[in-house]
Amino acid sequence: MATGTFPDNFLFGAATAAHQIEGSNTNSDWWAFEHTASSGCRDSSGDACDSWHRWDEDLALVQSLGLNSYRFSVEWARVEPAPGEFSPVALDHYRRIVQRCHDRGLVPVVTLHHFTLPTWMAERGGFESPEIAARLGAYTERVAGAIGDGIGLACTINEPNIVALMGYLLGVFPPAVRDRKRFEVVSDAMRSSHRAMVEALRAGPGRYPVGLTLSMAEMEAIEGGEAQYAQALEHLEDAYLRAVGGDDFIGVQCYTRLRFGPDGPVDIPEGARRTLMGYEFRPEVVEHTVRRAAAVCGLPVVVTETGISADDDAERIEFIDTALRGVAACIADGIDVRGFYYWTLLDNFEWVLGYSQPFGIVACDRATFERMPKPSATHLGRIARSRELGSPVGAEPRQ
Ligand code: IFM
Repeated sequence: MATGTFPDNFLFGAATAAHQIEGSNTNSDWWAFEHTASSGCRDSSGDACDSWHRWDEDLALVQSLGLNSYRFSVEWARVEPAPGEFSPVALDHYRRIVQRCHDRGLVPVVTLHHFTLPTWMAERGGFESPEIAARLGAYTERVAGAIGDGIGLACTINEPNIVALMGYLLGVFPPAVRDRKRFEVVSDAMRSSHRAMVEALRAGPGRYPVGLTLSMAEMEAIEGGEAQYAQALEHLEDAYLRAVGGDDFIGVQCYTRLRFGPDGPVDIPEGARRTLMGYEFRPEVVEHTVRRAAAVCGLPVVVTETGISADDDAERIEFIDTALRGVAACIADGIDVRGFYYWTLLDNFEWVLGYSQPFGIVACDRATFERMPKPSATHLGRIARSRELGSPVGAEPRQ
């Protein structure tokens, strides 16, 4: 494979998550959190991008751009609104999305859990409940039974390390806890839940690759930060990378570089380019994390998320271009990388930060829900169609 080209079966897609785009996910812990004054949430997710109704418009967009895959998540709170009570309407909704993906020539990549819990599960202790793995397993079994024959690729839990970190150590996601012991309990529960979900998916109809999607970063120690760095690497990445043996792929999700000093993460270097999230602009993180994930767990890799929040779409184009060059370099070196999903299709609900973070390759009008593709959408689509990177974008130094 010549450097800068992608295999014919390489997946090019855009990724989304139910709570961030569907709207009115009122039976979930996040909806409750957004409506709690002390949570610090900037907005209510409200109607989000109304993708619960406009999902086929979204699929048409993905298809028209020239991408060959779409990643979305199934919402547990809708599928199982009360313990053991499953909604045929919700399952049928997701079945229609899967079928329509096939009609439109898109490989459907389905995530079973993306950050949210049904309210009833949160009330029973969420990821601290001894029931969690069995409950997620039972929910997954139902979803697999309903749509498994059409799934292209399945992701069990999205960024379990972030759910544990933000919810139980940093206290900024529900249930807003800051407790090292509880963080460790939840981290273990993430891994056992993943295993239960893999089993449930494999026992159902259809044969498709199954994996976990992990948030990774380019981590570095600065002087005196070696212990903090080693601890972060172990708890946030390696403990998961060791637990995915026997899976079919590892999903790598990455956004930036993190540097550690003696007291933990340090601010990004003065003068370094920042994204709107305040992250260091670092598209090279994709190559770094793909190489690391492949080396540590030995599984095929899918870049299930990477992207940038930016008002200036030229920055997004540059990010995508550099990120894909990194992926192409990995492939040229013989690493089995199977796909690249830009986060995200639509400007959407960015959790605590609400609607303040435009990550999308498509803008979404907050009043009319009109979808307006940005030049970065065309750029990604051109690469997906041709399977070739042209000349580098954004090579000129910026002021
Ligand atoms: O929006 C999130 C997504 O839900 C999980 N991965 C990171 C994205 C950007 O912060």
